[in-house]
Amino acid sequence: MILKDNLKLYLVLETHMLKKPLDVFIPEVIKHGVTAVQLRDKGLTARDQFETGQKLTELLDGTGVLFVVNDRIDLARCLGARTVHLGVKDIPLKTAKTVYPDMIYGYSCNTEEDIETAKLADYIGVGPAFMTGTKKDLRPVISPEGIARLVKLTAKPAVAIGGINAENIHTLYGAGLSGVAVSSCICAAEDPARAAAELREKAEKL
Ligand code: TZP
Ligand code: MG
Repeated sequence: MILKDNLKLYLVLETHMLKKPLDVFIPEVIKHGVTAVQLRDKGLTARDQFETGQKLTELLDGTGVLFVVNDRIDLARCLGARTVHLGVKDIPLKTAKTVYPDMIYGYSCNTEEDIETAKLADYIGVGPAFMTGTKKDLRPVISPEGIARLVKLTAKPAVAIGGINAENIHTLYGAGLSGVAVSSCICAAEDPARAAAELREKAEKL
């Protein structure tokens, strides 16, 4: 699959929110439209992240779903993952690309300066679109208008992130996005398959 298609419904995995075991949750949400899974779970130790990553690698094997590791190139390398997502507080994108030019890079953008840095990235995450409790050190909310403005400054495939759900995703239509990245909307859902299906259907109109 080309990268842009894999960004359509990008799940940022927070295992502590799940209402069912990972090995039940992941096949369900993939079946219902998730196209990428990012290992985030900042609260876990590196060892626990690694073990979750191993399970995820197995669950995603052969599905065509993109596996992304957040923040940690070391973890991505140890898991054999090709894609890593970096931001302003992580190892500089330029350094990472110099040392590991073979990897695929996502970069988080909140400002025009970030968009400039993201010239080295393969795709960008733009947000937060809305207020969210999922991320602690949240950067200023930039709203769907701010997202559209930043996305238009670059030709990189882009996903919006932050507080996105089936009720507000329509406000992002026409912003030039390849997809949306969500965490709580699917991870914390009583029926994650239904949540994924609903979002995926609406994400087709982006
Ligand atoms: N980066 C910006 S907002 C956010 C991240 C990781 C959290 C997204 O989670 P949710 O629950 O979809 O708002
Ligand atoms: Mg980061």
